[in-house]
Amino acid sequence: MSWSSEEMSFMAHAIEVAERGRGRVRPNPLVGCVLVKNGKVIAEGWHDHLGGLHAEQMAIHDAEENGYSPNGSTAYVTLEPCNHHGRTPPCTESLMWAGIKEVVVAHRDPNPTVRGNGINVLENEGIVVREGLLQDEAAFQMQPFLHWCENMRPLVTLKVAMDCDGNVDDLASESHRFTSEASLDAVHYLRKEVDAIIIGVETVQRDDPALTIRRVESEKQPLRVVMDRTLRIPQDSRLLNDEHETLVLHSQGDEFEWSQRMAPAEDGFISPEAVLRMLGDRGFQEILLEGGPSTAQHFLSSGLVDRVVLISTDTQFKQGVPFGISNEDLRANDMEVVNEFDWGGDKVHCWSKKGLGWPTSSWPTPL
Ligand code: AOF
Ligand code: ZN
Repeated sequence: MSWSSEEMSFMAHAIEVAERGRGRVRPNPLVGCVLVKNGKVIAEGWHDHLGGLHAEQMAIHDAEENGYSPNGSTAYVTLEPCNHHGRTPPCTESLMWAGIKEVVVAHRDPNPTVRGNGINVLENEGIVVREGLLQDEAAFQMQPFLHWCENMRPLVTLKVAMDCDGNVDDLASESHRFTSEASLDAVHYLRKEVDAIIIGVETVQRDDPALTIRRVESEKQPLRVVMDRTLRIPQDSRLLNDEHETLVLHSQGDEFEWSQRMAPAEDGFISPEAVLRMLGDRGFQEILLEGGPSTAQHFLSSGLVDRVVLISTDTQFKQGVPFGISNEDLRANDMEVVNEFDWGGDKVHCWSKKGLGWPTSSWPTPL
């Protein structure tokens, strides 16, 4: 199918407005829609937050609010319209009632409950449907959703900060921050992008981190997940005593209200696959791994790390604990450097599984 530059600009507009829901729609995808009549955009809509209107329905309302009838217009929508009664009524019905004559779709919806049906239903009602316009761009925007539909597990980003010799901790001193202010901000932006943060219990014992989003504004906090096979987590740790949720995964000992039992793998560690499957079942699509070297190694050797944000500082530790994962190890895991940043003097290398790409040119910080 060939598309005119005008059509491409309408779909690009729909992708642009879809961004407005970023951070608020999980486990749903970002979706945008514009209505076009006589070559002019008369309305825009996007899925703004979970439980809110779907993009098509918001666009139809917007047309009416702008004093236009949606009747006879063409809808450019980034995702195939749904045909199911979920948190909202089916978009197929809204489009039919509004008298939309044509629907242009960027990407099909792989969600098993809506798969293929939306387009068929519209066509059966005599609405012209064309699909595939800016499909790759739309797929990139809803990557965590598509990845989750396909694999039923979240995308995993590993974050590591190192001294100039590749060490992640200094046993000669108390745990302290050694990255730049800009790097600290970036990590808080990264936390904002994810649904959960995973760490190993050693990190809790050593650092007693809060793992909350504090340096940048956020409406929600990620779930904190501690891999703690033998339930060693100190009862007075921050993670267990603030108002936010923490999930402690262990495989023996008493069951606590906030904890969850997981079976350990043969090597005695809780299996990363099982953790990601469990989080995937709960609709989690993006995970940040902030754990120490052994947690990182575990996920990496299971092939379950999709992206790595490697922060290198000028600091030199006296008694360094090596990260233990080399660039060669990352390459052997089919990863490549896709972006480089300078965050307040820290050198940052962004690695990604081949073909996955990087969410935006400045991700995790805003464009
Ligand atoms: C659309 N337009 O704007 C979105 C769609 O349970 P619900 O109502 O929140 O629906 C969730 C599913 O609907 C979601 O997983 C995806 O398959 C589709 N999302 N569909 O027609 C939209 N956000
Ligand atoms: Zn819908």
